[in-house]
Order: sequence, then C-alpha cells, then structure tokens
Amino acid sequence: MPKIVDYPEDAKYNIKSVSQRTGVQPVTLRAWERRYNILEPNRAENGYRLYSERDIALLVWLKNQVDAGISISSAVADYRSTTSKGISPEAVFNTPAPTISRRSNLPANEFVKLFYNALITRDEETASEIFEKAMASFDLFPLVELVIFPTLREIGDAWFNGKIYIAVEHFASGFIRSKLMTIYQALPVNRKVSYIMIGGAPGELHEIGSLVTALLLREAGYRVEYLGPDLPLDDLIQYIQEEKPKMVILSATILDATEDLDKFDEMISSIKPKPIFGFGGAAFNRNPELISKTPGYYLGETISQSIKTVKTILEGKKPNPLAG
Ligand code: B12
Repeated sequence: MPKIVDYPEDAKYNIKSVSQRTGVQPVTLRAWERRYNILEPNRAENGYRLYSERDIALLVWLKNQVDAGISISSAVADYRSTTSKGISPEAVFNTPAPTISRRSNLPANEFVKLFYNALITRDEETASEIFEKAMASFDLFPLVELVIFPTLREIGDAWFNGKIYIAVEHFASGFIRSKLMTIYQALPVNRKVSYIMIGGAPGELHEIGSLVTALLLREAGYRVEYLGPDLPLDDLIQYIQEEKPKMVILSATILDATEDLDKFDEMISSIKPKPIFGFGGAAFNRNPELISKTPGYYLGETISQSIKTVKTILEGKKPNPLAG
C-alpha cells in the first residue's frame, strides 16, 4: 500500500518547472486546464501561472492514466467521480495506472487475425487487449495501415460473403471507431497552427478513413476539427464562413457521396480568405476519372500519402499526391 502524502497547496512553481517535473508539455497543460477546468493555478504578479505540489501530483496521475491508454476526458471524469465520493485527491494520486501492455513481436498480419476473431465473436475484452498490444507494438501509421484497415476490410468481406451478420459488422466498426476517437481526443489541440476541418461528404456514413486522417493530422501538430460523417454542404459552408479554417477535407467511400463534391470548390469560392479544399477516399480510388472532375486537391490513395500532401499544400508548395 503506497504511503499517502499530504500535498502542500501553496502555489509556487511556474509552468516550465511543472512541465519538466511531470513530462506534460506546457501546451497540453494549458489545454487540459482550459478544457477540463481541473487545475486552478494562482497567478504571480506578472500574470504567470503558479502551481502547487498538489497540482503537480494531479498532473502526474493524469499523465500516467493517459500513457496507459485512457483518454484524458475519462481520466478527469474518474478523478471527479472518485473525489466527489469523499475520497481525498491524495488517495486518488496513489492509485496505480492500469498496467501498460508490453510490446509484442507478433507481425501485423497475426494481429489482424486475432483482432478479427475477437471482433466477430464480440469478445470485447480480448479485442481491447489486442488493440492495446498493437498500439504498444506499432507507431500510428503502421497501426492503422497494417492492422486496423486490413481488419476492417476482412470484416467487410465477411459481411459481403454472408459469413457475418450486418449487426456484427456494426459492432466491429463501432468498437474500432471508439478506440480511434479516444486516441484522437487524447492528442493536444494546438490553436496557433493551420486550422483544418475534416468530415464525410453528404450521404457518406463510412467515417473511419476521415477520422484517421484527422487523428494523424492532429498528431502531426495541426489544429484539426473532426466533424463526423454525412455533412450537408450548405450548412457546412455557413460554418466555414464563420470559423474560417485554412483547409477543408471531405472524404467519400461510396460513389453516391461524390455527387456534389465537384461543386464544392466553387461553393466556397466567395469565402474570404478562401479555404483550400482537399478530398480523398475509396470512391476516388475506385473511380479515378472523378479526380480530375473534382476541383480541389486530391490528397492521395492512402492516408499516409494524404498527410504528406496536406503538409506540402500548407507549406505553399505544389503537391504530388501520386508520389507514393
Ligand atoms: C464499417 C463499414 C460500414 C459501416 C461504417 C461505420 C462507420 N462509422 O464508419 C456502415 C455499417 C455504416 C456501412 C454502411 C454501408 N456500407 Co460499408 N463498409 C464498412 C467496411 C467494413 C469498413 C469501412 C472502413 O472503415 N474501411 C477502412 C478504410 C479506411 O479503408 P479504405 O476505404 O480502403 O481506405 C483507404 C483509402 O480509401 C484511403 N482513404 C480512406 N478514407 C480516406 C479519407 C481521406 C480524407 C483520404 C485522403 C483517404 C482516405 O486511405 C485508406 C488507405 O490508407 C467496408 C469494407 C472495406 N473494404 O473497407 C464496407 C464497405 C465500404 N461498405 C460497403 C457498402 C456497400 C455499404 C452500404 C451501401 C451497405 C448497405 N447496403 O447499407 C452502406 C452505405 C452507407 C453509406 N451511405 O455510406 C462496400 C462498398 C462497396 C462499394 N464499391 O461502394 C464495402 C467495401 C463492403 C463490401 N465489401 O462490399 N459500412
């Protein structure tokens, strides 16, 4: 049983020393503070934030939870619900984070088999365990391209060939979506960089491709807002007009969802400054003739390529999405 320490509450540490002691970047720290209202640093006379030992203990605890794969919002909710039951924050800080799964040497295709089997048998515990192991074993790009997408494609084939019920396919894609959303939400939002909106074209319900694009762009440091599937264009345009993103990305997996995208670039042309329009998804890969008919930037056949294309465009250079 760890010893419970009574943490002093007088605030005397500046953000730099707190960041060094906790390993939480100042930008993340401010984002957590703003979003969850969980720390209340004092202000020095010069306006700088000052933190106490108790704030530092809370930050270390939060960071341990996040490192163990729990989203920051869930960790904050756990903290709030435990302390609201009268349990002292000090006792919470002494609860260990769940053990982090160790890296596994399994190749990606073995992960796909295991993950697929766990999902189609609706074995959530095993599926979560495999997902965590895969996360610990691969960086984000190979995780999505070599484990998650192939698993989804296997599931799509199984449904297409009548091997699994549509309900099972819904369960599996819902499970994967929520895991990806947790990673996306745990990434810090940097507000001082290019602002990108991402979502699904009208009528498009497949959202994992656009969610992963959002996640990887956020991981690359951009300010990204993931807007979900099936966005009505008129409404989206009003939103863009108000929020003024630098770039808007729409994805289409089914052919029907590409129907109005050839007009989108024209529809946003009166917005000042005009945002850059990027698009991609399986519908364009399957029907490459649509690419030249859609004004805007085709981002590439894969999501990895699309991240490179976005970076090139935002650096003001000419992209080559077919570069591979
Ligand atoms: C999960 C799923 C669903 C879920 C989606 C849930 C969700 N929240 O996303 C639900 C149940 C809603 C669904 C519905 C339907 N689905 Co469905 N679905 C799938 C499944 C199993 C996985 C899709 C997925 O996420 N794949 C992972 C993605 C990321 O892989 P990918 O598209 O190959 O991605 C690569 C590129 O396309 C690109 N990319 C992908 N997205 C993006 C985005 C951007 C911005 C960029 C730049 C690049 C990019 O990068 C990837 C490689 O790096 C696929 C099977 C499959 N083979 O994909 C079927 C599949 C896509 N569905 C299919 C069909 C037919 C349907 C329905 C019409 C079924 C029906 N009769 O109701 C509806 C259509 C609904 C609609 N209006 O959109 C077909 C499409 C066939 C076709 N030629 O159009 C597939 C291929 C299944 C099959 N084998 O027939 N589906």
